[in-house]
Amino acid sequence: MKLYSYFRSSAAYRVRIALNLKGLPYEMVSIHLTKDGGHQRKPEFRALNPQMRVPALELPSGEVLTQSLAIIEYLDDIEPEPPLLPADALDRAKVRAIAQMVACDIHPLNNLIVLQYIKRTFKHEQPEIDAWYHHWVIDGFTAIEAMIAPAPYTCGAQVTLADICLVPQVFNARRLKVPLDKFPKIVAADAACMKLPAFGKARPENQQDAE
Ligand SMILES: N[C@@H](CCC(=O)N[C@@H](CS)C(=O)NCC(=O)O)C(=O)O
Repeated sequence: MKLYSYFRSSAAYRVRIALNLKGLPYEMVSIHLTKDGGHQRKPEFRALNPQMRVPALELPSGEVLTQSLAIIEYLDDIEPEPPLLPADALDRAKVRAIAQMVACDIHPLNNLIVLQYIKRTFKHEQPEIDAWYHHWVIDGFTAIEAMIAPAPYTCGAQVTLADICLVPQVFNARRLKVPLDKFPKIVAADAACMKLPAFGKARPENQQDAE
């Protein structure tokens, strides 16, 4: 499998964690999201993913999957161990809720393409963009903090899709200097995950394209 990734992309980071947890070997192809206007916009990558975003996962058959959550659930289907969703339907819904709070509510508002758009089109200054970023992380993390009871992972004793989404978002929050002191449960779940090699290996600074 070939993973089209960028070291700082938190959506690609999710898929790297899932591939590592499953022990599935993959080749990493770096798509630089800012150099020369963004290599994701080159015709050869656009042909693979018309949405021009990472991650994209190319299967040995040549089929290309996009969207981190769809890719991760595909990996869970083809390699069931360790499961990334609980067996119980109610527990699964709870895990998906946390994962989607990150992937569908926080991340899309703070994505590179959105930050670039508000900066370039609406001419907002960097402090305003940073305030926007902080606002949406704090908004989402406040709700997640109220909903979880790490034991030690976000949704219990097993690593789940919720951890896979939360850890990259915590990494980004720290990089953008969002204060995390009001989120001790999120910080604890992140610390528990970070003890696992699958998470450490997926970290942005451990990627071949890290800068
Ligand atoms: N919902 C998508 C989000 C993918 C996404 O937006 N990726 C960002 C990097 S984290 C990207 O490729 N951005 C391209 C750009 O900013 O032009 C997923 O979960 O895969």
